[in-house]
Amino acid sequence: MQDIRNIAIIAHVDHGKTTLVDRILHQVKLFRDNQDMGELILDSNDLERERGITILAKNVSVRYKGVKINIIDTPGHSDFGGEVERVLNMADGVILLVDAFEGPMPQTRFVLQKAIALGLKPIVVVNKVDKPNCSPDEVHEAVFELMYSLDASEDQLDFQTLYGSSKQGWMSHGWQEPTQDISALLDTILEVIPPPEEKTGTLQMQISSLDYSSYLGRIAVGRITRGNIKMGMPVSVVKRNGSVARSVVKELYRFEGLGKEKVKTEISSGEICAVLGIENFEIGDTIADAELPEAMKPINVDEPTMSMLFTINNSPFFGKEGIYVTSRHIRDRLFKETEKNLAMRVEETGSPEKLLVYGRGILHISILVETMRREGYEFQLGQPQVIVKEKNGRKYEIKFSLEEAMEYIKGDEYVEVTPKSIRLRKILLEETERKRQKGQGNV
Ligand SMILES: Nc1nc2c(ncn2[C@@H]2O[C@H](COP(=O)(O)OP(=O)(O)OP(=O)(O)O)[C@@H](O)[C@H]2O)c(=O)[nH]1
Ligand SMILES: [Mg+2]
Repeated sequence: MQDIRNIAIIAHVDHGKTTLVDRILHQVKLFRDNQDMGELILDSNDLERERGITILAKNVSVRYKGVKINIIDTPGHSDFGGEVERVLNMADGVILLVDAFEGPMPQTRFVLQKAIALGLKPIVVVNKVDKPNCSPDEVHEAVFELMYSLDASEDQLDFQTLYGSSKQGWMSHGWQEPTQDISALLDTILEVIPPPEEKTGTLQMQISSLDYSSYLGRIAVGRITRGNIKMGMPVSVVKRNGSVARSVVKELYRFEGLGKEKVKTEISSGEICAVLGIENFEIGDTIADAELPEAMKPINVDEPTMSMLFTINNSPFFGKEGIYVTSRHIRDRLFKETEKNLAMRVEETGSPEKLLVYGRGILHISILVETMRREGYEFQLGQPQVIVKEKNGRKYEIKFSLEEAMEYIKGDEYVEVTPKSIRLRKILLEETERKRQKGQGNV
């Protein structure tokens, strides 16, 4: 088996994940020296470029000192937390990036918690040490405390920390000792992230992500957890509800650089690959042995927190902006979205012209609205509604589950608790986080 490392890069929004991936791609000389790729290479779709944020998690693969490193860049905005959750199961380790000025933020906690729970080995990168008035040492301390409070194992707590600036293109073991490049980080990855465990037996590969090609159709992406996979091999697809369908692997791809490479030989456990030819699959399904299919645990995704009504445009301006205007068009498009957008749900209402779309937040839904508008759909929108759930006679908004909310409340005097709702005030929470970094808080 070839030497592999699978890592995901996680952080709060804008802490510099995609910029770090740029640096890695340049360091391993994926491009010619005179080739100008611009910045944020992985933020490749139009909306990502315009907004400067990552929306979809993406895989790239580089070779460093004879080892293949599969890297998964994840989005940091909390609305796309569902993306992070499902791709983490392809990784054996994570790079937790923290801004040297801001320190750990709410989403740092959220994504780190998921990584810790999955038993992934972390490497901490205190990024943006070029910022004036930053406090890298305190940030390092705060990350340790955060990890401790999340019940990290001893091995996880024994993490290595690198300091540096993705923007300036260097990483080092000390923030006052700038280096020329990011080899310190790449060496640390080879050293501390365990190679994937080789498991022999019947095939198991959970579909964690989906790729789409206009002429090849839907492509299933995931990590082979056990056994081998090969082109032409008959397989079973086990769905969330336990039903099994037969299928055949038509084509097989491996990630290589920014693209994919067709593979005719066998790919064995530990590698991340893309499979073509599987019909009617959903994210979370298991591709398994044809004769003895064994499903993997389904992927859990957080519940939607917000809903919005999509209706056909029945105003006098009907048909002026879009080409797809009927309820059938809108309905088909919305249901298609739920196939790849795992945290999104669409519900029928009494009327065929109205559909309720549930998402993880305003940004999550608005990205869909904007994408559809650009594709030529025309529709009307209702007011966004926060979903209120009731548990033990108490009503609460589910940006966080009640259990998660309680976690925050422990020792946090800034959370407003009323008999009817537990409202987490983001601003206050961020203030406490900041105070805590300065050693004044008690979270
Ligand atoms: N000063 C400074 N700015 C940085 C550094 N790294 C990234 N940035 C800037 O921070 C901003 C956000 O960087 P991104 O790489 O898009 O951050 P991200 O974590 O991928 O953001 P999301 O994917 O949206 O969560 C950009 O404007 C970068 O230029 C750094 O080391 N120093
Ligand atoms: Mg990004």
